[in-house]
Amino acid sequence: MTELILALDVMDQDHALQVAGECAPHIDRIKIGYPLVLSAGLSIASRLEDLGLPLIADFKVADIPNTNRLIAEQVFSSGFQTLICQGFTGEDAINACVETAHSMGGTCMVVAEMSHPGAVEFFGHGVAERIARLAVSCNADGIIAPATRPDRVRVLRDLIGSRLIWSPGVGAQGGNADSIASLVDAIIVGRQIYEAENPGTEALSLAHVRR
Ligand code: OMP
Repeated sequence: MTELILALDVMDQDHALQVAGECAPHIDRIKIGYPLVLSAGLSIASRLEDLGLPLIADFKVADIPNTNRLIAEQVFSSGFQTLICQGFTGEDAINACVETAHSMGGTCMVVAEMSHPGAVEFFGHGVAERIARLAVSCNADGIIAPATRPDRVRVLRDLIGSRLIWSPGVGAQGGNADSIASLVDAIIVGRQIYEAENPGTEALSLAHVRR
């Protein structure tokens, strides 16, 4: 089964709770990043708790190991189940996130290649492949890879085997849910859902990828 992850990048707590509530029956996880946390605080995690869905902290953590560990501790103490970190920071920095996640009962996903057009400037030339291998050797739970480039996801899948791939870029960024769903463990969808007139109905329209 391919999961559907809602990227809840709205700027207001009440709006976030409303969208999440409408979508909850049709999604598998909720991803929260800087837009919502900077406006609503980390406590948004406890406010979403009643929905019973796993929460992902998308802070794309990219600091030195000690700072990464401190950030990860805050994230898992606040009720999140998964942390997303960058992989280009290297083995020790990834390890700090993965080890903290696992020691606190959570999981850690490593960004291997990003979905936007500019990502090819730095994630090309074998860099994404190196990060994917590093994610495996650091025992990360999986990688983030672009729905906008299914060919690249296939390459990265060969390197990481059965570890998870979560894939953003469907909808607003041009990626197609049907082209990517069979290659990955989850698609991450934001604007297509939360900007829709009826977010719940829009999430339900992606139900076929979850079968
Ligand atoms: P939409 O483009 O609105 O569907 O949102 C995509 C979500 O996935 C946003 O929260 C992005 O921050 C996130 N994302 C990407 O779009 N591209 C990436 O390469 C990585 C992420 C991510 O780590 O989630």
